Amino acid sequence: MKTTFCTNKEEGPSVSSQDRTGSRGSAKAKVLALVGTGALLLTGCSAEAKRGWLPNVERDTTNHTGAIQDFWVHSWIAVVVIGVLTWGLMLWCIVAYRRRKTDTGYPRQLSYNMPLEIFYTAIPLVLVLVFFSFNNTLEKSINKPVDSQLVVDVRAKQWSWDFNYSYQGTEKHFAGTQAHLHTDGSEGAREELPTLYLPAGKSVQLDLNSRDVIHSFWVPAFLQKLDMIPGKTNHIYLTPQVEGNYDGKCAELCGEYHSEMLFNVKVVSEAEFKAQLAKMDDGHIGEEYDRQPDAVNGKVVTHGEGE
Ligand SMILES: [Cu+2]
Repeated sequence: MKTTFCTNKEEGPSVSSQDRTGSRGSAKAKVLALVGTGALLLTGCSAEAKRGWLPNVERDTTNHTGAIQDFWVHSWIAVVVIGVLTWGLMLWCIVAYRRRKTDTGYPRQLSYNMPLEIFYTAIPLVLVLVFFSFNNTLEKSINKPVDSQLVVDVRAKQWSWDFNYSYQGTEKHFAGTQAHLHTDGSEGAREELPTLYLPAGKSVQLDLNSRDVIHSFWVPAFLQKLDMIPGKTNHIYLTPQVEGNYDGKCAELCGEYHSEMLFNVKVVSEAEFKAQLAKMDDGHIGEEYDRQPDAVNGKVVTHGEGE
């Protein structure tokens, strides 16, 4: 007689999966134990663990880091709980419905439970939508333009940074030079890097521009990173809230010395910020030093031709 996987009932006593739920109670206990262990691990008490090993040293390093950290940590708790639950159920199925020595033939090959199918299609969909909605709300609040007294036009260039400050009617600038990593692996002096000064507690608008290729402005402790694209200005609006020194770097592979495209961020008191500003050169060094200033401004001209 012809047998198929689906209709195989002739070869010995086929065992229905529904008959194999003998250890339901102990499996439940196992799942609960797994969830409990996960929850215990998550309540790890180090400050690092509490901020989900993010690089912001303080929860409120900027006015955005607290919300970003909360979103990160809560998302991880949610996915770990879901993960443990899913792995637990999988493990339970593997153990509870394993093939026994006495089993012969194939188990039932086509079997479904419509409510269950709908459940595990709908739940992941809802999860993704919930994550998306939280993410979208947070992103919108972070990117909302803020009218700031301080505007810094940050110009990335292969392989350093220029900072043009506009603050209370004064225009100042700092032109950075490339860092040089020590070939013997020893640590360099932070003071030699270009430094972006920001006053603590004051909102700042960062206008991100590039003079040549695509770079990316990244201060890990601020938990924000944004591409710097020739001919397009991107913006970051934030208020640094904790005085201190922070590392900044280019986060977009931009050529041979990308790894030396480093800078400092010094968040200082307003008085100190004003003192630093006073030491800087007047005016801005803007588009005139861009590699193709005309092309970047959308006015591509052929050199050698008249106006
Ligand atoms: Cu770069």
